[in-house]
Amino acid sequence: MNQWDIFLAPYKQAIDELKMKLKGIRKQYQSAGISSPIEFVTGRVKPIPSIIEKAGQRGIPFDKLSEEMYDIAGLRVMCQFVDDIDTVVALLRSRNDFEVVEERDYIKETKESGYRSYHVIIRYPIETLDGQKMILAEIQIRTLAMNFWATIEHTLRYKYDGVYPPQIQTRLERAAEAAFLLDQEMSEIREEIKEAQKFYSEQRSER
Ligand code: 0O2
Repeated sequence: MNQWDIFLAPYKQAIDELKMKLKGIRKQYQSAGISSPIEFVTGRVKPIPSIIEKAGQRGIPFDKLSEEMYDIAGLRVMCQFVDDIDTVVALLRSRNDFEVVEERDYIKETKESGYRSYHVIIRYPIETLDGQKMILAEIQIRTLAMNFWATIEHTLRYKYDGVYPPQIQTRLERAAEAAFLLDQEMSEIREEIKEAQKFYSEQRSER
């Protein structure tokens, strides 16, 4: 194993465990016949070139990475409705298997790019052969509309290295506005949608 493999092993383990735990929350809601605030969960260990690039930009030495780079282990929780995000954040705060160390609300304080999401940074214990190791992980909680916009913008960011041609910039701003309006519209008809989903899942389970 090289130095990176050794360094990243606990992060990989954390992603596997946390993905399972967050998916477990969804299953518990489903078993109770209550609509879940969690639609789906993804997770990744930050690719080594991205770690090196970010560390270089922020002047973080290798031996400080585990303390100063929060998103080496990154999870995303996607929700249907904006209100679900508060429910998920409350669930995370109430857990005993990790500690919330920081929260960043980019929904109330939308980033200049138009990015919206709620970030929760946790300190999570990993059991290893050498004992317990604490690692930091970032959980991004967002609606499907926020995720759609962020995914597209992230791809374009790489293509244009963060400097967009004016036409793309305008379109991204309009798309961010459209995603915001979509979230608002969906919230307005939330109860209708939930009832329809409950009816649909009951019909399916009767078949
Ligand atoms: P990746 O793995 O490519 O997604 P700061 O920049 O100081 O405010 P920091 O430490 O970068 O803070 O953390 P922040 O902004 O809370 O979270 C960083 C991560 O949030 C990013 O990871 C993205 O995943 C997401 N993010 C933040 N801003 C934007 C944005 O404008 N557009 C999109 N699409 N995503 C954003 P990285 O580092 O980009 O890595």
